[in-house]
Amino acid sequence: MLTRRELMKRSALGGAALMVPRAVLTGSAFGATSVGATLTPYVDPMPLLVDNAIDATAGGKFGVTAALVSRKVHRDLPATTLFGYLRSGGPGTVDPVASYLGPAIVAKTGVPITVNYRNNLQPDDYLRVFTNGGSSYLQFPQEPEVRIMTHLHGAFVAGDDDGNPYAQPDAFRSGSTQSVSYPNEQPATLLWYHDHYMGDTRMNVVAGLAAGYLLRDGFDSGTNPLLPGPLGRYELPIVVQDRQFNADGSLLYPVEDADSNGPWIGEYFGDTMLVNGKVWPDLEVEPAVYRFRVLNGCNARILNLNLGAVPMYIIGAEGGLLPGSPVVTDKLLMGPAERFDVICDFRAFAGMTVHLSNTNPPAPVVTPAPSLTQVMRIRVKQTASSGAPMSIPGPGSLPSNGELDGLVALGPPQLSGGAVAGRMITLNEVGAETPVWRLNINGRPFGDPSPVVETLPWNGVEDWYYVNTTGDTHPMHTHLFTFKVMGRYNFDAGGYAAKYGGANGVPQQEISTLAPFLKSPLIAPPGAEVGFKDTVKANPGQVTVIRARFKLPSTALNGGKLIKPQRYVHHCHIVEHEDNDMMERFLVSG
Ligand SMILES: [Cu+2]
Repeated sequence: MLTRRELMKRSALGGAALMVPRAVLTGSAFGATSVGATLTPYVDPMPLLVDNAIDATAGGKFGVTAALVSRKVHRDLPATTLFGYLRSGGPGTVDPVASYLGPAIVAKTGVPITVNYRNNLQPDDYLRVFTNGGSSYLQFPQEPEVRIMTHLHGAFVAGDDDGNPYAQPDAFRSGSTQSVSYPNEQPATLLWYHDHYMGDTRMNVVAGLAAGYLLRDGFDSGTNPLLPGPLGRYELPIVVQDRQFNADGSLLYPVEDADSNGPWIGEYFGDTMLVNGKVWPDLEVEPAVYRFRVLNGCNARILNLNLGAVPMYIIGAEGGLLPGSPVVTDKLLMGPAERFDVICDFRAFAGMTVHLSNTNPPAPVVTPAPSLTQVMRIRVKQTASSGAPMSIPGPGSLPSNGELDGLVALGPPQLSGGAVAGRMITLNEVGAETPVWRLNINGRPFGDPSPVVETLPWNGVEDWYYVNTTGDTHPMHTHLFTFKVMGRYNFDAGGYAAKYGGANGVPQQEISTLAPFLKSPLIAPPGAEVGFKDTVKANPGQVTVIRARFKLPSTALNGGKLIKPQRYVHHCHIVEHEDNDMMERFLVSG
């Protein structure tokens, strides 16, 4: 049985002149025709992403249609043809909005909703998006169609509602509809929905299939005076994505030479940065206090954002608000899919211009991304409107979190076995820089004929040890559950791989095998990681330990009993990596 990756490799067509060698992709240069360097920054206003939001706070049924769209991403570029999520039932197929990002769904904890995602993308639509300046270079003769599957990232949902390639490997063909129930049985936070069709995720996501899902609850109600609002005025979604474009406005996604990995590339990095769908936009704020809901929506880039001298206070991450107190920071270090809920204090900057900028991530994070510094310009007005938010949430003003406290109370991770069971997750890269390059988890590719299925006990608690044997940081994402980052050990990855590795990297081992290779005690996570998360940076030369309880939502149960074992995946969120088998199945059963 061929994996999806191998099918793709066999089906790759295209002229050699249009191929871009890996050296170019991972060096400082980009695809030959990318026009990032020629575009003037800060000429387009940042879209606020509220004009097409779907208010689902009262519950009900909602429709979202995936279809071809045309959007201006920069003043001086012709419109770009992209995939978009559109509100179903609107006039035509194009919502009259500034951004290609789909409609943000605003929902409420405890109020279930149903969403029907319809696939209106047509067989040739890949070739309309990935044209490389007029010459089609991507072809899909094995499957001449655009299949999609929408995953609500960070959602606590039943396996069949999750949108994952274990529960629904065939995904959804053109003309079909994926109908899902979201029970919203989790704390308020920013989730996001995006494509998750195994093997094509990187194409579908870079083409535009992504949008926000904002969950409110009794505390984070949208009107709590402790937290700046309202949405779209003082509470702003900030979705950051790097991309490349051709001079005709078309999206540029380079591919590798067929003799190496073609068409696969290791990671996609852009030479332009988009915020909410515009290249290097401009934002006007008041000298007041803002709440930025920041999402790293890049395919592969690890962001390290700063606001210059503007004070920032992290109040939340993927799993909701941080417990107790805001965390003062001057940087937002975020792997793909990570989110930060940040209070930004512009009160002392009246009349000034500041910038949201990006710098290379510091060690122990390792990434091959070329530098990309500019993100957005922010102009601060002279005066604030009456009633503008003027206070920072103080120490102890955020709710405590009993579940988090309960996990911590179980004590530190015990490599030799203790109160909490341990499970090793090894991250492997095989044949780097060669035609057989591939990735896997626990030494087995996702497409393996007898795939690894991790069986997790319903309501059980485990420590997962991500053992990174590769040279790069991988943002590891778990479906279904959020987790507490327990810490990281420095360790001798080379020595461990030499002892336990094989042709496919290091297979899963007993946790106790790690002890002789550790080079540090457990290093506590930084303040930004004190809350529940769904994505964690697993750095090279480290073992990253997370702890979770495997609860299930009511939609997976009937009369308090499991309807059936629930199917999910966990994976690296560098989408080129997840498409290349850095993903594993897991089952939650009672
Ligand atoms: Cu990865």
